Amino acid sequence: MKKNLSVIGVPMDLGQNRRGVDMGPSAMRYAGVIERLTNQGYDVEDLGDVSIQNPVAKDVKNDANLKDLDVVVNANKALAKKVKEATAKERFPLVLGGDHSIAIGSLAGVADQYQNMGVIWYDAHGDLNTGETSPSGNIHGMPLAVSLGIGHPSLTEIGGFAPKIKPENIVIIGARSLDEGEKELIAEKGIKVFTMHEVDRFGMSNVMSQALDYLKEIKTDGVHLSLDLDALDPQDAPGVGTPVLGGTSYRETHLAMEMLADADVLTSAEFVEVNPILDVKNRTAEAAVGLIGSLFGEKLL
Ligand code: 6HN
Ligand code: MN
Ligand code: MN
Ligand code: MN
Repeated sequence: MKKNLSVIGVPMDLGQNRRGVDMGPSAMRYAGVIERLTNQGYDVEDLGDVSIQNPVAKDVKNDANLKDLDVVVNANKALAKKVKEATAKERFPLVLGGDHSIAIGSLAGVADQYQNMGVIWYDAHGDLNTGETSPSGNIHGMPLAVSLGIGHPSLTEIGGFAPKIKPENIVIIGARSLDEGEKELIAEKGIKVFTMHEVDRFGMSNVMSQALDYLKEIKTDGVHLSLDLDALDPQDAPGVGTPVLGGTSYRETHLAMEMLADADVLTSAEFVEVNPILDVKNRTAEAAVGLIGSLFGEKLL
């Protein structure tokens, strides 16, 4: 793994309904993310936060199917630019969210620098909705579809090209809440999904081995990890806006991060959906930082 890291915060909460996830980057910094990585010998540059506009007044142009579209678009354009600059300097971009809509900008920033980029989407959800299929109109439920080039053009065209990724280069892990339109898209595009059923049945070790073998087989030249904290069970990560029972434990996720560190395939990553207002004593931010530690090679002994 590259030894130089660029940390980018995205205090965005308009991709969904519940306020507070804009404080996620600050909570993860408070939980010691920079020190944790610096202590491991990485050259860490903290680029601070991308600036987010205020939401538009409710009576001005706010499509119910794509809530706060303009603000989400502008934030993701700014993020894509920062991510791209970091990658161009051979630094590993580590993005701290913010709601999951920011994956649009992260992927837009890295995608054109790889020929065959893989994506690990570690999430309770598929985030494969469009304005048409979404039950909520929240853009945080759409970033993976957007990155496939499916969705509103002002989202899919961020970075000036679409699609960002191929459906066969995606592995979803931890899914347990998929909308009808998402299930259809998964079937139609043949997206690889390890739901919680597979995690329970075969164990995380086996699922991660399969996921890594799959990416190896298709010969990815870069892999982005998009980790939504709601993939974890609400007991271990209570501070998320869309919790779903029956998730992965902290320990299972920790193992998944260790296996990713050992495989040494990642080229960028993001940790999203930490909401300090809904959290219990910063537990979710601390879980995120513990996971980031193992992802970057921390060993117990
Ligand atoms: N996330 N599928 C639901 C929706 O509104 O589209 C939930 C999405 C959650 C998104 O957690 O990043
Ligand atoms: Mn989710
Ligand atoms: Mn998500
Ligand atoms: Mn572990």
